[in-house]
Amino acid sequence: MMNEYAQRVLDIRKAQAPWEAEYLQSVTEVFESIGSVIESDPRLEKNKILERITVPERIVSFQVPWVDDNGEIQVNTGYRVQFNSAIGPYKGGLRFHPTVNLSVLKFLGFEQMFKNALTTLPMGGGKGGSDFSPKGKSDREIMSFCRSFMTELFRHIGPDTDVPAGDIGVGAREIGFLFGQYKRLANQFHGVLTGKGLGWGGSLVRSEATGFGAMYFVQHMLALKNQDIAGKRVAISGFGNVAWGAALKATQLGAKVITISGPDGYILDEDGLDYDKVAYMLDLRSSGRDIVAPYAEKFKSGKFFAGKKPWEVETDIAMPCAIQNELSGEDAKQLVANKVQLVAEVSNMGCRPEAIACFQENGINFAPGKAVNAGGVATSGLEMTQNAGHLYWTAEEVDTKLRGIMTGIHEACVQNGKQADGTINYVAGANIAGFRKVAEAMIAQGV
Ligand code: 2IT
Repeated sequence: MMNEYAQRVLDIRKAQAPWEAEYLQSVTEVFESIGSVIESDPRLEKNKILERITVPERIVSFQVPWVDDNGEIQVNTGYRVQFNSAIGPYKGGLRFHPTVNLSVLKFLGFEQMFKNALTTLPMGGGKGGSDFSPKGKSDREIMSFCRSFMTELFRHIGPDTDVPAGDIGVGAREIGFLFGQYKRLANQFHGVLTGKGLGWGGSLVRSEATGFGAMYFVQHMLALKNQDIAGKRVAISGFGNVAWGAALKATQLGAKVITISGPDGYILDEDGLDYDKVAYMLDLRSSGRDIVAPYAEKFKSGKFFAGKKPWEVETDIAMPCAIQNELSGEDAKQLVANKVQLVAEVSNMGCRPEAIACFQENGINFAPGKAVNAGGVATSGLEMTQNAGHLYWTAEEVDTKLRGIMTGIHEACVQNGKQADGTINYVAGANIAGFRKVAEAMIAQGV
């Protein structure tokens, strides 16, 4: 049962934009978690915190015209959702994917606000991107698009205002083109974007950070049950930056990564991914074709299942690393039937609400994306610190800080999500801890 005040605000938001399915889903999940906080703290309703926290402080939407390799003009829509700046400058990635719309970016910005709060670093929540599809585009087309995108975005961002980074479809190449155009327009070289190249202001470990942080978090979840990751079977979806980092760290820790996936289907490799296979994920990505099928041609141990998701395999640990709502209620039932022990969401809102309910009802150790994947943005925060201080930390320094941050996030989930029976509800823990911090800052800063 949702708290009465939360339900009232959710109903208003539903009536205002009933078509924003992803956004309403993310708000519902958070509101379902924070009932006890609302009831114990009357300041929240008095200060209309739920009304305020569910409306982005600012949304910019703009035209992105560019010229393709045939000399034809193309037009996409670009956005930046500056969700909440109570605890720091807006911070969050840019997503270039055909599914991008305001509902998706509002959900991502809303999640980002709580995730960033969990990192303990001073970063507000934001997200942006475009409905542009990088699939099959040449480097020159990507550059043309990125430069046009930044020509508008640059007036809305800055190192103390809003600091974008990558997300799906935006990696090192795109950040380079975006940064080049920003620098030219602003005539300033500073940390306005994170995920930069290592020779020009980027941080060591940033590209690995989301996946590494996720595995550190999983290690803590297992440790609480006196278990170790070594020898465990791990099913991963996706094959991009996040899946790659998770596969690399899992392999280093002695786990056996048995699946990766793409829009075309999934690969099952019963031998597990060794370092060559993990490195091959980068080749798949840079081909720009958005498929994983070639893995089965390259490695004999790999079997390709066209049009299927990896959640039908027998695994100890499942880690969705692709995109929102990639794991359905049916997928969850299948994983439970196959005796999965732990599910850690690495993609933002990777699991449908029915899937989360299924895991929780069956006593499966489940943790949400905003806690598990926070190592990515946390390391972006470390990149900002290095940029602001004109510093460059070693990989060991960054990794040690990342580990410490993930330990802290896990601890916050345990503190805030401990149930009467001693089990940990990581969804409640993450939402309560993130919400409390943002709400407190909003109250302190007034209206
Ligand atoms: O979802 C995320 O946290 C990201 N895409 C990373 C954001 C960032 O600013 O590094």
